[in-house]
Formats: sequence, structure tokens, C-alpha cells
Amino acid sequence: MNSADSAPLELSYDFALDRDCKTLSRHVLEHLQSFGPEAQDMSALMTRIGLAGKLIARRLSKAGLVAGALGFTGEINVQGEAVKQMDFYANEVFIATFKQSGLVCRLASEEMEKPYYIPENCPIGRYTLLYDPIDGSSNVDVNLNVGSIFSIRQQVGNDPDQTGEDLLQNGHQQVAAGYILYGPSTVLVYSIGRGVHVFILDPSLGEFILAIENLKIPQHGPVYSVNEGNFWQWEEALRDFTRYVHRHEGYTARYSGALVGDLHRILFQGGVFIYPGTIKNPNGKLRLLYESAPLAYLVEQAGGRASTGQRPLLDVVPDHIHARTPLIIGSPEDVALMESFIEDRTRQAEEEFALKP
Ligand code: AHM
Ligand code: MG
Repeated sequence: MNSADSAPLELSYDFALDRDCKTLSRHVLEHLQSFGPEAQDMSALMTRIGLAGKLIARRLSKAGLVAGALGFTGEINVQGEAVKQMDFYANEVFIATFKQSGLVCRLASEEMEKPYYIPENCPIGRYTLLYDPIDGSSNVDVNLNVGSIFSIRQQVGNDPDQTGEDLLQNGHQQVAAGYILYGPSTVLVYSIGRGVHVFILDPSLGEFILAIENLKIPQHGPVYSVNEGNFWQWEEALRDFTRYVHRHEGYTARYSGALVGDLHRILFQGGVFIYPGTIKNPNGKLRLLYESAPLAYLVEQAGGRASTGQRPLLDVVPDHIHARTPLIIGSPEDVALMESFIEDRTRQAEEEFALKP
């Protein structure tokens, strides 16, 4: 190419940087408007979460080609569930990633009975990472989307028995939360209490790049996401809700078997995700500390709501670290609609009780 054919230097740089490639670490620092120690900590923590996400995405992208990605390990976890190979792998990835961080003294996940301590980090590491390493792991074997959910809390107290007693606090204590969605692209969505931000992994750069800043959930949306196969086990209020959406125009059912994917859709399109208590599991299936509370924190930051049906989800204090809660989460108007059926049924029950001789 001769010099007449080539673009001026300035122009070719513009072309190369066709968007502002804002990385996670830079975004956190800019967002906190600080380069102080707390901001540096948060930036480093988010970078580590991104690294864990990249390692998990890499393994998932080869599922079926490499050993240790599909199927079960043969173990049963503390939740009484069969452990999948990817559950095990992803749990180990988070541990290995945060061992080197210096910042996290303790990790707790639904795959481990007790918190995992990293004693060498504890003198300086004031943070606890709570996480669901692979959410919706039954989807892995059929090549559908899965996610990882994370939450960061500041450690309070000494936890002498290393059981995580001090983690038995409400969800307002979280300082950051989010998820990584492994779908057609790998997406990281996070909040540090200042809005919700969406990053997409650019595989050619190996970096999460900012895609959407300050995502807001629609006030109302068409999606309702609930496992209707459990209808026979539900309370009447949820049956009322389901009959309502069946009989009114404007609703559409979506349920992928992976909460992260279903909630991601709702964040963009609006609607509600419900995992209620059932006859078999009166508190539902989802774990408060690793699933419901982090997502509730995130959705509230996006202008949505999360409830157990009885109280705001973020107000719930668990009685043990693996506690479960019913979850109603999504657009404010759709969460309120579900709550209105609960209130109606509660009122009816109270009236019937008052009329009893
Ligand atoms: P997991 O984290 O053990 O995979 O379980 C959580 C998942 C959620 O992602 C999903 O919404 C739910 O379990 C599906 O459960 P069900 O098959 O009972 O509808
Ligand atoms: Mg899960």
C-alpha cells in the first residue's frame, strides 16, 4: 500500500478503537471516583470475579470435548443434591482465583458445608465472597445457558468456630453483587450499590468490556417465569396469579431452568421470576445467601423489587448459611401484582377464621 492509500494516522486509531473499551477494573475505579484503598480493593475483587468467569466460560465452551465438564462427580453436596462436574470445577476455580487475591479471607458457597478460610489472606483480607459457582447446572449437559452468582460482604467479628455465624445477617449488608451469564456470549452484570452495569467478554481481547451502564429494569413487562410443573404443590395465591396471566393478554411464559438466564431476560424486558415454597420445599429451592439475596440487591439497584411474598427479600436474616427462601423478583409492578394475590388470600383466610364459631 502506498502512502496515498493509507488513512491519516489519527483516523486509523479512531477506527481501531471503535468504542470506548472500558474494562471492569477501570469502571469500578471511575465509578467510585476514588483511587483510595477501598476503591482499589473493589476494583481488584471485580477483576478476580471476571477472571473466575473467564476460566469457567473457557471450560464450558469445550464441554463434551474435554474431561470433567459434563455429568456428575458421584458426590452429594450439603444441599442433598448430586454434584455435577462443572459445579465442582467452578467451585474450585473461585477458590483458586481468590486464594491469590490477598483480599478475601473466606469463601462460602452452596457446594461447601462450611466456609472455606484462606488464613494467609485474613490479616489483610476483610471480605467474604459468597457464591453459587454454577447456577442451573442441569443445563450444562444439554448445552444451555448457565450462570455464576456472587456477593461480597465485609467480614464482621471473628467467627471462632469458622461456621460463618456472622454471615447470618440481612441482604443490605452486601457491598457488591452480580452474576456471570454463560450464554451465546459471556456477560457479567454487577452492582457496587451505584446502579447496575453490564459487561460482555470480548474473547479476542480476553477482557470484559462495558456494554451498558446504569441498566434500568422496565416498571412492567410481559415475562412470567415460574416452573408450572409444580402447580399441584403451590399455594392458592400463586395459582390465582397464574390463572390471571393465562386469562389476560400481554403475558408470555419463559423458564429456562437457570435463574440467572431467566432473570437476565427480565432485567431487559421486564416481568417477574417466581420460585415459591412448595409442599416438598416450603421455603422453595433457592438459597438466600448465594442466590436470592445477591440477585435481590442487583435488581433493586436496577429499580426492581424482590420479595419473599411476606417481606422484602433483603430484610430476611437466615438462621443458617444454607437457608432457603421463596423468591418473587423483577419489575416493580409485576412483583406487586403477585403480592396482591397473596394479600387477597391472606385476607380471605383471616375473614374465614374470624367467622368460625
Ligand atoms: P442450582 O443452583 O443447584 O442449579 O439450582 C438453582 C436452579 C435455578 O437456576 C433454577 O431457577 C431452578 O434451580 C430450577 O429449579 P426447578 O427445576 O425446580 O424448576
Ligand atoms: Mg443456583
